[in-house]
Amino acid sequence: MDCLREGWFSELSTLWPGQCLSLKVKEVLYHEKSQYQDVLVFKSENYGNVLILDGVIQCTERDEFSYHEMISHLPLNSHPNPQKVLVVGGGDGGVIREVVKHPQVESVTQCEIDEKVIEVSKKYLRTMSSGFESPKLTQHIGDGFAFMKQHLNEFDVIITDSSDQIGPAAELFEDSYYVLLTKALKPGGIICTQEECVWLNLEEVKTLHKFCKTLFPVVDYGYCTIPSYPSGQIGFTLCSLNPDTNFRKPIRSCTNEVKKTLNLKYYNSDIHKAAFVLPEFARKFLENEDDGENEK
Ligand code: SPM
Repeated sequence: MDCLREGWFSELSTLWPGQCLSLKVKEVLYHEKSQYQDVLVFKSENYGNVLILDGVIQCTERDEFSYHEMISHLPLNSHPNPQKVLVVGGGDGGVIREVVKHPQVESVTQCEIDEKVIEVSKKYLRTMSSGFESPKLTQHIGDGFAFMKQHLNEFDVIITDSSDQIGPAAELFEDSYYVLLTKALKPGGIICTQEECVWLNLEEVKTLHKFCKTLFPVVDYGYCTIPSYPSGQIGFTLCSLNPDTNFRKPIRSCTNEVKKTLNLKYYNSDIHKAAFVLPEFARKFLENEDDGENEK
């Protein structure tokens, strides 16, 4: 329980060296090792219930809507008809909750490797796991890689809502995973994956994008702000097999009525467009306008 000390949880990881967020703990609700990882849920002082996997914050009840709305509605509102969706990971249910809201989505398949995460989320993260009740959803417990190999050419949108690249999600960051994504998509399909942060991992973003551009005609990077992730920000890699996709212009506009019906708290059409406007240092680096000082 190294990460829990004197009533505080501290998110210590080599992925963000020299910094960490600490949250005040009111009560530990659950702490066990699953077959795949260390699973901790605690009630925090200011962030509601918090899910931690292998010492890393996955979601807090206070700010999860930012990440879950953006990783879902950015790709869904960039596809002309997102009827069939696959979610890889997403055991807490936050992405499923958002995807099933979308009127054009007819079916959602979730492939989550760790059943324990689903189980604890149903018990302790009720606002996130509410989407598990949807008749649109089919759940599959298992490895995303193996699942997709059996489901080629099937999905309009694939969202990868994984933990970070250390632990059970490591293979979801490999080049071969992205190759498989192209095969599991229908023609014109779109993918969205959680993808690092401009303050911490710009080189990794650039390397991945360079590779994705060999597979997809359109590749882009958006982000949202979220206080409980390292540096208060997390990015999304979006790729499309349709050369006409423009991720920066949502296909459907989000009227006040839509916002109300879908109960959106972070996503709107303006923030969709703004998500792709990067700070100058990041834009220059990713668009290769950098003078070389940041290159290795
Ligand atoms: N449904 C929530 C699952 C969480 N998926 C993303 C978790 C990322 C946590 N670390 C962020 C590090 C960013 N460089």
